[in-house]
Amino acid sequence: MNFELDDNQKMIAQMVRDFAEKEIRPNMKKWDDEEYFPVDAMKKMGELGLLGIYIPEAYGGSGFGYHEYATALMELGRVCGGVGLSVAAHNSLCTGHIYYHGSEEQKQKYLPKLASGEFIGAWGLTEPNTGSDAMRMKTTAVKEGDHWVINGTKNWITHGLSGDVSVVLVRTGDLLDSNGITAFIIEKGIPGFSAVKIKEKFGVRASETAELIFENVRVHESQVIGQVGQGFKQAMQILDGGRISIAALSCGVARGAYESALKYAQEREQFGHPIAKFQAISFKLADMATEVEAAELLTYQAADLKNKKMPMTKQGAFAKYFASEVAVKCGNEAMQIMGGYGYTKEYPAEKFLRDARLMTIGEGTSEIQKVVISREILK
Ligand code: COS
Repeated sequence: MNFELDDNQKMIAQMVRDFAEKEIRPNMKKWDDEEYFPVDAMKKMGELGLLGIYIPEAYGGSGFGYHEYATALMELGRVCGGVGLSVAAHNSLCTGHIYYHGSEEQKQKYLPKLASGEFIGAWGLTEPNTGSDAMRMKTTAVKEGDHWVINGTKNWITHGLSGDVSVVLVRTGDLLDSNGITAFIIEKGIPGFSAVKIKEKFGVRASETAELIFENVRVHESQVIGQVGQGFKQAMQILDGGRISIAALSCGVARGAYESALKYAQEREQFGHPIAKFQAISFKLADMATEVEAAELLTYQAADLKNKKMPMTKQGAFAKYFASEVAVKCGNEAMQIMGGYGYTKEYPAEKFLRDARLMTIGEGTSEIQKVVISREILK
């Protein structure tokens, strides 16, 4: 076991840190206030190779593994959870689904554009009435000749509006049939397909979220990913990997909150001393530092299994559950340490806390992670 970052991880960490400090930090408050999704920043990250991190070079990706991917998301989360979420969703969900389950033709057609940032990717599983209970989705596709006709609505979809290409999970069989859901690739602009931006989110406000509407959308059968009926199982596998990305992002948010609280506590004086000298504050910092490290180790453990193509459902859920709860705790404690200042938008704690709250909800709530973990340990 090696607990040091390797050379690739060090290089990625430095590159992403430089990019985040130069391009994201100066703008993040404005993007957050205005709920602005920075497509330009996404395109620049595409040029840096951050939108196809684990996609092989043969498909235009960077050809790295999940360690490098996790490292990049930790660095982004340390500055802005919203931008980090967009990079995570683009890589793990849309691009990952086509990479792991698409045909050679689909990979050739879409992966180079997704990896370079020419295309922004979206992924649609959730619906207005089916979140955790994804299996009961109501959006349907009915076969007509060599096309499928899709009707229904998807909700909480990252890049639903700006996405050039979306992977959507749709019912093609009976309700509750685990072999009755199919994944389709939908291109922007196809007739009958529209999207509406969801506004007034609590956090990750620089990441675009939308509702997708399908009204008699005719999709050619060549847009089916893998076999008809295998979409639910594909989606579960994609979420297993996706949970590494939310865990990594959570580690970044947690570390950002911890570092800002540490700095504040060393500068802010009360009773004649920096408040870091008081045990009430230094013990909070000790807890935060310990839990951030633990979350990072769990995340790298899940990433390691994924790199080795070994089962990682349980470890992905461990990492996502633990790291996202740590992020919320660190955001909350950072606010407590900063007191009244932390409660304002002039200081970073409130944004870390708001961004962290999504991490315990998106890509499977903490409660769903506990369902996954308990099923695995009781098998
Ligand atoms: N990898 C591969 N296959 C999996 C799998 C995984 N990780 N998890 C489940 N499956 C398979 C099962 O083996 C089962 O196959 P069979 O029917 O052939 O036996 C099938 O999928 C159905 O599984 P299960 O019966 O466990 O489905 P449930 O409806 O009980 O749902 C949970 C299981 C709750 C774990 C699932 O619905 C889930 O993850 N929900 C949360 C969804 C989510 O994270 N949404 C957020 C999206 S935001 S991007």
